[in-house]
Amino acid sequence: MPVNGTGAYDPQNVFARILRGELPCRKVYEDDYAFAFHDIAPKAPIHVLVIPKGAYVSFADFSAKASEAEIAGFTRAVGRVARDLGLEAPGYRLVSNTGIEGGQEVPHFHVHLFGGRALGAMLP
Ligand code: D5M
Repeated sequence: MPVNGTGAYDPQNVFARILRGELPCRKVYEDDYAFAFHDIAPKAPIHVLVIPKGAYVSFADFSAKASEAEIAGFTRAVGRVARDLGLEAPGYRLVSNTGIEGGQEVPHFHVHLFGGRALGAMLP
């Protein structure tokens, strides 16, 4: 069920619970700004979610409210996860669904990192 990308942050959302260690995940990476784990329903051979540690509902929320340090730290972490997974040379795809029409389902900002096969042309 898609969620509003500009609403109030719900601290009980599933990714907030993963961040707090209340729910299990297959962790890939963690630093001061970001946390990464395998998607529970992978759409590619490698499908990892990278999330900021801060409480941001969506990309809209993150891009408007996060500090420069959070934005830089998060962006660098996404690149590092892709590199650590061996995806830099073959290439990969980043997607962030935002809000109702963007098809966002979990109301904690996240970037999908897809790789491990030729992904083809971008589709909406
Ligand atoms: O995508 C939300 C993504 O989150 C979707 O690909 C499934 C994934 N998901 C949902 N619950 C979990 C848990 N518990 N672990 C790992 N991955 C999960 P969206 O961009 O919001 O549509």
